[in-house]
Amino acid sequence: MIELHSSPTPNGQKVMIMLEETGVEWKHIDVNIRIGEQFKPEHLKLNPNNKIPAIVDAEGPGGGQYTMMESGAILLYLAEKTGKFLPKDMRKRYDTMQWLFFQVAHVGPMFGQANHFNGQAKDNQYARDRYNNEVQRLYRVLDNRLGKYQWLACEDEYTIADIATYPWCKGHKDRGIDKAVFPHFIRWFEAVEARPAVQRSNDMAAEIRARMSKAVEGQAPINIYDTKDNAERLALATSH
Ligand SMILES: N[C@@H](CCC(=O)N[C@@H](CS)C(=O)NCC(=O)O)C(=O)O
Repeated sequence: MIELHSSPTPNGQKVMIMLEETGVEWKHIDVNIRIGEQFKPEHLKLNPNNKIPAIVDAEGPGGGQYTMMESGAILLYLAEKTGKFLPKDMRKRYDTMQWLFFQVAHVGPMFGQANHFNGQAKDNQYARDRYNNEVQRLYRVLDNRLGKYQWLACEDEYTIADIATYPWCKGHKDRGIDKAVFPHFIRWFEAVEARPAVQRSNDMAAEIRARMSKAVEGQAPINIYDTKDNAERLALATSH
């Protein structure tokens, strides 16, 4: 049994999709980042960086329990554990690594910053332009790649690079990314979205989101972007 301690954000969802795709036995443990549960001491034991996701595998390497943070590393671990979605052929394997790391190093952080400044700092035009331009450039990189290959890393294999990148790209309509200008990206996005495991994970994400919204009712939601709270968070994060 694998526990996924998470919220249904893009980094959480990529692990959900992988768990569904591989068919391992797993369950979701809600860590509601809207009310700061990522700062609880029990979560810090699983993810020393106070973020979601984290997994706990009851049957880890060597037989004992194994705990992990970092969604990209978690996908690699699950791929190795199950023998799925990470090609055996060395060239394809490293193509997959390249595009997985491209997601972790570029798509995630840049899309995340764009979302942040668009939502939280509407008057900061410099920052919004910087990250929105970078997001457009990254969609162009994806479209170019997908014009040459059916899947992101490999021509003939759906891999953890596709699984990692899809949830981050979901807001494409709001970002003006359409079929006329990014046809290869749209073809790929629709192919990933049509997979039964991806659909199941999207349904689960909606359920978890509804459950978490209910849990927030009556509680003061914390704003993780509120810099005034930072001293308290720093103290929590370093107290164990
Ligand atoms: N590099 C990390 C990023 C994790 C991350 O930033 N998680 C976000 C949600 S997608 C989070 O926990 N945010 C809450 C916070 O920053 O307090 C990974 O890929 O696992």
